[in-house]
Amino acid sequence: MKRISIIAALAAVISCGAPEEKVLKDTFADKFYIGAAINEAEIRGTDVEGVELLKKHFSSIVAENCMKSEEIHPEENVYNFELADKFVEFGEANDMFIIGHCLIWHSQLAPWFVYDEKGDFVTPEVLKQRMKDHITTIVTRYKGRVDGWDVVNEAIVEDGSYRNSPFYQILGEEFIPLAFQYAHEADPDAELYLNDYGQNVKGRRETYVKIIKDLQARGLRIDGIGMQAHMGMDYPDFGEFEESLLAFAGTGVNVMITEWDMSAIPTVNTGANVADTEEYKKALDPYADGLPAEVSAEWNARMKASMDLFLKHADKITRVTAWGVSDGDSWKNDWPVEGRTDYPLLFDRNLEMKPFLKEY
Ligand code: 9MR
Repeated sequence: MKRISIIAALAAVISCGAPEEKVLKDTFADKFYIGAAINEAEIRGTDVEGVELLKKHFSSIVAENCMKSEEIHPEENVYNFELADKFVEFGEANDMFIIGHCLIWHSQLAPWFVYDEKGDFVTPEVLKQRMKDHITTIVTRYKGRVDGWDVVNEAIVEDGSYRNSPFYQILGEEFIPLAFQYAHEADPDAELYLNDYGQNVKGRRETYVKIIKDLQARGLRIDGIGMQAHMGMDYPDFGEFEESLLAFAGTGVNVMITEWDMSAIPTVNTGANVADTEEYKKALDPYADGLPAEVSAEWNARMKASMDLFLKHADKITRVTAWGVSDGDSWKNDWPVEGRTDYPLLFDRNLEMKPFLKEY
């Protein structure tokens, strides 16, 4: 019996070759792009294995940090395009859909951007000119090469009001349409997006629907909205997430899952009285020695449920982008506290594909 099964197995290998290895971008090719945020080591090619995974599995890339204002435009008259140029070249060389992230964002904002020489906020006129110069210079440089831009990032807070960012304080709500106008003028063919986290909550949902409709009513280009999708084991509520997805799609723009990851570490309630205890430290970094099988199973089930939701609405979703390639790369290892071991991405630290993906 045993000999027969070995012979049968050998015959199968000879006739069909080795079992097909799953390639993510092929598996989902008729649904949406499969993207990843890429970091400096991948852009420079020093992370050789990371680059291999990117080339094999991903059809789209987004700049994790190198196009943020602090990096690309650190002083008013200084642009630093070195890494961003390489990022775009990498995407072109590998025939990927290239996303620029991000033009206007309150965080990682170049320190000079909104202040005058006395340290006061600049006037609305000066800020408009600075936004225009910043957006025009960057978008023009990559005209026809970067396929889509996160034009405005994280502008709205949970209750649906505008984030009290310097852009909002100086220009009010107008900073959003202005940013879209400048970006479109610089590259009329580039897709333009809004992008934010916590898009499942009602407040953000309603305000973003209003903003999209307002941009459309003014005749400004808006192609899509990014639902970042930084998830955890107990958030977001997928029902709410789906409601937002449908509300956004209802305006006629594309929906994109732009920064997908799922922390495996349970949320810890911070309290000053426990902050120094060993127990607390353990609670913050519970899986430093490995992810227990039952947590891994739960994580995979929840990731499968979210991918199933994306697939259910594949007619509305053009791209599903993970915020990094493998677990070791993730920002989640350093947030909300530094130096933990989290397991949020599509490939593990040994660069193995996570089990839930093998089910497709
Ligand atoms: O992953 C990015 C991390 O390396 C940076 O230190 C951080 C700085 O703010 O930004 C991270 O990316 C963020 C993205 O640009 C916007 N949405 C939230 C992401 C995670 O913080």
